[in-house]
Amino acid sequence: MRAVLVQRVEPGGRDELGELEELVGTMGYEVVGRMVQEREADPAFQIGRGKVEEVAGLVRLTGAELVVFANQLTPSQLFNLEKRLGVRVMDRFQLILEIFAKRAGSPEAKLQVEYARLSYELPRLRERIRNLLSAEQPGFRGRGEYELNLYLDMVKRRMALLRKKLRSLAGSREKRREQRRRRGFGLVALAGYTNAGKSTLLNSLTGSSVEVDDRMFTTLTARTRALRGCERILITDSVGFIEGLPPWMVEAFKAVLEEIYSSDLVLLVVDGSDPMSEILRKLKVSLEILSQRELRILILLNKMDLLSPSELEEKMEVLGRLPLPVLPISAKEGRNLDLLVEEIRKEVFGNRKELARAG
Ligand SMILES: Nc1nc2c(ncn2[C@@H]2O[C@H](COP(=O)(O)OP(=O)(O)OP(=O)(O)O)[C@@H](O)[C@H]2O)c(=O)[nH]1
Ligand SMILES: [Mg+2]
Repeated sequence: MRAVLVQRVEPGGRDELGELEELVGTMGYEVVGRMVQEREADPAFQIGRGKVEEVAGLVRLTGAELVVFANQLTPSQLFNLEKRLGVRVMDRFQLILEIFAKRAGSPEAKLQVEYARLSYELPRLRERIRNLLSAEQPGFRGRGEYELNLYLDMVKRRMALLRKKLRSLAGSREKRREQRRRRGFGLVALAGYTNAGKSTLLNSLTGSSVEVDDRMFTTLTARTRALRGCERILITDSVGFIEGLPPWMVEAFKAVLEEIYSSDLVLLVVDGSDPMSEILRKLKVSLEILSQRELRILILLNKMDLLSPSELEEKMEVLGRLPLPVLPISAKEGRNLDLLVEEIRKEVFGNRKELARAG
């Protein structure tokens, strides 16, 4: 499927088409055109009307079948744009939802994705009903409104059921964590931006073989394995972070995030091969998500095998200014992993002793 990417940036804002392109590539779509416009949002089209015509021209020229917006679109913007452009239009959230839906393998991930999808749909459905009520089509109105309301009820009932199921799964996760803790296990969680190399590190540290891929959101569910050579430490890998996730999406993945929030130590994996500005942006997003709780965090500058010694030194120097410890590693080539394991033991069991003394 050929796609054209569009973004409206606030005056003086930054364009995010690079990341959007990665997301589009993750779906297996091909990017055939890009358009960025700096202006205030247009209520009817998001971008300016003249720009819409330009995008339409680009769609015709490239034979694109899809237009993806980096901005969140209202239902009426989506409707107006599809009418004008004559092809399917979606925004970044819909794209992320599609990726999640495609990647969801486990029953829990499927429930999470369905819940996220309905959370996206609910306010849109409400808006359609509002629009219908204010529309001047009395004949059509009654029936359309009745059907939409029926559908709305169904969505709400389904969401309540999903919430119940997800809560029960979260409950069993919590019970399992408690059991592990009682049996004296230390719990370490991998966290970080999507595609940073978390699953690769899980494999290297535990000798397992979970799926690793150079696309975003390969991992959606949490997986726990014992640290090789130290069976009393368990490491959990879970869903990656991305900038600008709406709260309802975070809500859907709460149980998985809880594995991170309730760990003794978080290994925050960063893709060291990114430019420094990207590293800092992704770190900021990750630290914001982690700041919900009081956590011990060790930053891992991963993929050091892709850096020259001087690049590595430069990046370590910038990261060294953060108030958190940083260790450069290569999950893939196993560099510095012995140091990392030592650090993990110290943090986890050092922590334990302190707790024992405090108690
Ligand atoms: N060169 C190099 N590549 C790495 C390293 N670690 C991971 N990668 C590559 O980076 C890509 C992403 O790795 P994953 O382990 O799937 O990343 P992740 O953080 O689990 O990603 P998601 O589950 O998609 O959020 C893969 O192509 C890995 O082979 C490393 O140390 N060096
Ligand atoms: Mg992964």
